[in-house]
Amino acid sequence: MIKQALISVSDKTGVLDFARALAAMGVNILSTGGTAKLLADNGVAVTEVADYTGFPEMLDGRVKTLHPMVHGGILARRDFPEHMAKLEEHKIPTIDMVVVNLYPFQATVAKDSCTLEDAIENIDIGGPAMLRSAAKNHKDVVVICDPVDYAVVLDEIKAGAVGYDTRFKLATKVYAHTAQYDGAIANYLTSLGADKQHATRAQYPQTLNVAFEKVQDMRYGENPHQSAAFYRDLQVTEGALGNYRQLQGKELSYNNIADADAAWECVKSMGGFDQSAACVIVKHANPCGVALGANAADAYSRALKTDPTSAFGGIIAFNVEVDGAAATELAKLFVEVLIAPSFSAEAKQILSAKQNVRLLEIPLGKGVNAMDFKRVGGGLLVQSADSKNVLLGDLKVVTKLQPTQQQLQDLMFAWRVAKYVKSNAIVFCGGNMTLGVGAGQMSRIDSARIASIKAQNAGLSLTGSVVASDAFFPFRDGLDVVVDAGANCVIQPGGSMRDQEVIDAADERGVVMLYTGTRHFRH
Ligand code: 93A
Repeated sequence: MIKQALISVSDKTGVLDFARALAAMGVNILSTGGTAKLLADNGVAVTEVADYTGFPEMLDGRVKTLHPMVHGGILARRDFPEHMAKLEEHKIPTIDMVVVNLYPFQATVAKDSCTLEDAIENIDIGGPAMLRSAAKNHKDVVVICDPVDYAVVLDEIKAGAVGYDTRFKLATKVYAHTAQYDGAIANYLTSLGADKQHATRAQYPQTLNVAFEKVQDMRYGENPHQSAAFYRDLQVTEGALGNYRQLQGKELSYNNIADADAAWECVKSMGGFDQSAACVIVKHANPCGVALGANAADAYSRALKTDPTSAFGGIIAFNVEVDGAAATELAKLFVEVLIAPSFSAEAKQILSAKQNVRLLEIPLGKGVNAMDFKRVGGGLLVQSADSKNVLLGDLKVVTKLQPTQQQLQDLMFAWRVAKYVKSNAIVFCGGNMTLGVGAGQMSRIDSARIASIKAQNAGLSLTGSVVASDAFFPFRDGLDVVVDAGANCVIQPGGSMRDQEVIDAADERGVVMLYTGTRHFRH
């Protein structure tokens, strides 16, 4: 039975309605300065913690709730008579619910203008103390650190009482939250340079505290003898795989998630072309077919043409809604995972006949991971995500021949795809679709050969195609292979010691070549 709740929140989202509902159920509400004012101004009966404890908020608010009247009321074990007698002796009523969210430390230090002083003033002390007290005593106290949980708690109170499972979950969430909060403080402080005011190079802290939340355990990892789980970044990235909603199908596997990420990141990058629908088919972490189209079905049928053999059992992503027409085509292929911003009712109906197919809905969003991790033996490599997108204006024509408008379009498309193909990457394209993809070879010339063999196998002509190379050609031989295969337009970063040799070769062969000035290794 909740008789008394303490509400002290920086993020005031939803708190007024929540407090109003509690008050309507006869709950006595205690609150701190700003929160109390918001509630009182809106007609919710509230007692200020300062009036309750008999001590004013002091030291510019640094001491507001750090008082035995507060912590005794939260921490006393209701089933220990000695504890309850102590409360009685000191006239301390119990506090049965704690609703706290913390000073916005992360948002504060994310601002360029943030000084060390600003950061320090935004380190919350009283808030985490109350959250940790209440979470420790979750057997008797309900603790809420996230506004998304207001609704569930209200529903349970209305249904009788907040169940133990919910109280336990909320308490667990608190410790994850305060650990992440303290981690962010440690990361920030250890990223400061000698002047203690500015973050050092790239803002990578001396010790790295990161927090991820488990989404699911998996049956196994990359191979059946490995164990695995999937975690979501708690600094949730808008529109990223961590935000997926599974509509149907078997449990996702480790490889499904790795491939789904490659497909989703690639398809998300396909904006700004004259055809707006894009489809990416991934197999073993590499795109084996990518195409633009008038609609989802059109993009899919073209993407499939690049390599229908590899597409079997693939992971397919779209940047537009999957409608009935696309679903009808997709249902003909054995597919592991389908990803899209949405699926129409008709598409869901059609795909429900293929219960094993995993359908993932992810809202489109531009967010990129703040840090990219790669585990190495006994260590961790950290870098910023490869979020660079080469634009038309960045391209430099280095040959005597100039590209046509159509070639420029195709080059941009080929370059976007190459960014998501494992190095060494060679990607032939034409008419807004991939024609041959060579991935993951130790020599660029082998990737070029494989890409042209794959085009041949699929019955696609490379004559007049464009080709992208994710890094420079170290010698002219790679260029000769792609031109021999039929390409007459090449996009690559440039930057080799033998650039001139390769440019001369392009001129000699009568093809167009452009430099991006950016390379996209992907391993
Ligand atoms: O300055 S504190 O570390 N000292 C405290 O005693 C204290 N009590 C609550 N910060 C404290 N809080 C925090 O105040 C809460 O965690 C919450 O974020 C904020 C709410 O303040 P107000 O109600 O005045 O807007």
